[in-house]
Amino acid sequence: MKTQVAIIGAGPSGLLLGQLLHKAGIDAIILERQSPDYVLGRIRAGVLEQVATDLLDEAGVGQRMHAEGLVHTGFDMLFNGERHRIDLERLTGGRKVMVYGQTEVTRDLMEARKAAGLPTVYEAANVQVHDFDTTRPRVSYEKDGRSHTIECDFIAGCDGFHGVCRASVPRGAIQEFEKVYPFGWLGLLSDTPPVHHELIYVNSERGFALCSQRSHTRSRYYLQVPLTDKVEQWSDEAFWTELRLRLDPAAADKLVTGPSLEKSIAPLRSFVTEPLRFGRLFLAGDAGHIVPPTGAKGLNLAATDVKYLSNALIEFYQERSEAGIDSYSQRCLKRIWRAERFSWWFTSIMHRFPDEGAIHARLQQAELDYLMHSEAGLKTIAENYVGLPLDFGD
Ligand code: RFL
Ligand code: PHB
Repeated sequence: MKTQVAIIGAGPSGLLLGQLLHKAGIDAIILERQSPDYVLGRIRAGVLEQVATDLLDEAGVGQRMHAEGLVHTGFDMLFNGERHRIDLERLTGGRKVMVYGQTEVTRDLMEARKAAGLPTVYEAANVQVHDFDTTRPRVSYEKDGRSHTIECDFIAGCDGFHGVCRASVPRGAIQEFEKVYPFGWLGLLSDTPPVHHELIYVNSERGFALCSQRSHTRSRYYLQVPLTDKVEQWSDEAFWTELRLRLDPAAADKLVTGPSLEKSIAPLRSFVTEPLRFGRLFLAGDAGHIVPPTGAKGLNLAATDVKYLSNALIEFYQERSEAGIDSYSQRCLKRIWRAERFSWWFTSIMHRFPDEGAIHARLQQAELDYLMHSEAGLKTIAENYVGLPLDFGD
């Protein structure tokens, strides 16, 4: 088999890249380790920046998002028992975010790919990338017990944090920066109306909590939990009780509970790989970087990596120019580090750190109190939350 771009991974990064390349007349094959149902069963992100929604429009898959997604012009921060609204629209000169689940983004991209008759190999086992330091890279995999090879011009590593692409780069050619946080997020999805019409980020004595949503009838809630906790330890009942204890009385009273549709624990991590290009292999999305979810940046960064990568590949095929390919890593990393900083900082001021002692909580509260009473402070939060434009500072 031959193609121009072999894409590893059919998460949002790989699928969006496939769609943008298809629009430009560039062939790609996507190889995915899991089945479509498994990919759609992973409950993850919920908040899209305008840059990401613009990209989904550009890829021709924004229709359902605009019909069913919820436009949010602000969110609440709760600390010291009081809620404060961050008015994103006022503080950023009119910018907003879109609440639309990653599952739905993935479903829309999958359907567009299927409708266009584009090739995706699901349940591809033992995917391996070869010769990406030459101009004739190859990808091998097994499907139904048979071995296959794809010859290509480029390999796009969109295979997430645990993927094969980053792991295939010689250790001496790559630098990794990592911070693992001493807690995780326990998430619960339920068909219950959200406790509030906007998101609430909670700094409480009992730990962080987040009230998010997927629609007017479906809620997504998170609790900070110790890394040692197992999801089986948390009954739905225990989850709701703990969430109520972390909320302010008005929200706690309004909380509607119900059976969970999904419950899982995610560890929190900051992680960046430098560089993101190795000859003819590129890393995009979670394959190259991870942010803790507090800033809602992971999927948005994945989308912008993919935009830079598709532009670079289009430039290569249409203009025979390698300029975009050469600058891919640097352009992405500039944006990535900005989002890493915000996600780390927002995580740091909103969570309880088990080893930091009582002074840390007081300092957090003082910082939050300062931010809420400073126009500059509020603007800092808002402009980072809505996200940077695609071409900031160029
Ligand atoms: P994915 O989604 O992990 O997809 C990678 C795909 O590659 C496949 N794969 C392989 N395929 C073939 N061969 C192999 N050897 C392979 N190894 C792996 C995998 O099966 C998978 O299908 O990465 P991608 O596409 O880069 O997308 C990144 C996003 O998923 C991620 O950044 C976000 O979910 C992060 N995130 C959030 N981001 C936001 O922008 N806003 C949010 O509100 C937000 N909330 C979250 C989040 C992540 C969370 N968790 C669980 C970590 C909330 C949570 C709780
Ligand atoms: C979500 O709805 O899953 C979500 C929302 C905001 C975040 C993280 C996750 O910061």
